[in-house]
Amino acid sequence: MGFFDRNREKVAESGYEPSRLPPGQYLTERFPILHVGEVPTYAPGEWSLRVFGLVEKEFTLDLEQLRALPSVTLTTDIHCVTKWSKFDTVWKGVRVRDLLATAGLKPEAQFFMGHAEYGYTANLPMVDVMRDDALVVYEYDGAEIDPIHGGPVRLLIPHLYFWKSPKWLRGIEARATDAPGFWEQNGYHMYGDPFQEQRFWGD
Ligand SMILES: Nc1nc2c(c(=O)[nH]1)N[C@H]1C(S)=C(S)[C@@H](COP(=O)(O)O)O[C@H]1N2
Ligand SMILES: [Mo]
Repeated sequence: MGFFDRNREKVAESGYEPSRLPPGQYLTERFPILHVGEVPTYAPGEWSLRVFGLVEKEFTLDLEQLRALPSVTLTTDIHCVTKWSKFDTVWKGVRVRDLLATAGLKPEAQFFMGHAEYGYTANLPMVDVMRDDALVVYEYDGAEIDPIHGGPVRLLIPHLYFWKSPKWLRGIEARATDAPGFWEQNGYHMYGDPFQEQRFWGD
């Protein structure tokens, strides 16, 4: 029996619902670090998030303003396309839906783009960021998000592969049309459902 089968067996033995682990994934207790380029650092007050695109009124907010908004604490599984999954991660943040509603989302905005530091982007259908569990997060496991994991603020879209959750989020954009983000331009799937194993174009 290979590593993946043994891991899947252990997941079942641990009492987890086996279907929580998507096909082709293994469960890890660690929190792997994965990104291209450098980890940005911000002076206090330097970070900001721009809400823009097909909205009535674009706005920019800083960390203090984000933390002052109604928040959600969510426990969720995450799945990376490089095949690790982690269960029961705990995040705190603000619903993407609420930020877009504050800006006045226009009805023709059917797509979404998350913009991160250094030009990293991830595209999503608008319906996928309207979900209860689509968050702009600033806490992991009860503390500020470590810079290597995207702090001060990252996007969290837990139902899709984790590349759809940009670290060091700097902008959220409402759009009329879809366009591939960073990894999507490099062959990753436009949608990226881990339970359908939508890893690459053509999957
Ligand atoms: N800005 C930025 N966000 C990113 C990435 C990146 O390279 N740059 N990598 C993505 C990928 S592929 C994964 S698996 C997760 C990894 O998050 P972690 O390092 O906190 O585990 O971040 C995603 N968000
Ligand atoms: Mo990933």
